[in-house]
Amino acid sequence: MAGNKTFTMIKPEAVAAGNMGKILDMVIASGFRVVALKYTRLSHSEAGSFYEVHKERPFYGELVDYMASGPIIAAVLEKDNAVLSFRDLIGATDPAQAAEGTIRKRFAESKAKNAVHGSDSDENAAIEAAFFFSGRERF
Ligand code: IDP
Ligand code: MG
Repeated sequence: MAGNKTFTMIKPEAVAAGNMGKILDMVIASGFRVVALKYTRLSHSEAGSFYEVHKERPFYGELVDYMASGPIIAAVLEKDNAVLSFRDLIGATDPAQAAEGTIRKRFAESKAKNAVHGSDSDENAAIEAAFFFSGRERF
């Protein structure tokens, strides 16, 4: 059975553009409950660890630089079938391919600067949530 938690970040360019409130509003309006929430910034080495799974991909260096370039919002979200439901809400990685009504269609600047992260599996959602949040920061 699919799990009911996912992990997200509102990425630096979307925070810098002042879109965090609008994005969180879409998330909550789509039926996700906020379990944990934090305004923080990844160091370069933390961003490198977080995206370790992508280290062989050609865009890894660019991705790490970008994710460490400014503050982000990190959150754990709860809903039935959370991982897939949230991937539907955010849309395709490349905003040019993202469906109407999705967060990336509305807010992403490019395939790299695509406004939000969403976990790709229940297992990674748990790992990513643990990267940012202790038990006492979850409600
Ligand atoms: P996802 O965020 O939709 O799961 P992934 O393939 O897991 O997409 O890639 C992780 C992140 O790396 C993307 O959200 C985006 O910021 C960046 N990225 C993915 N593909 C490219 C690319 O071709 N060029 C530059 N950055 C990319
Ligand atoms: Mg991914």
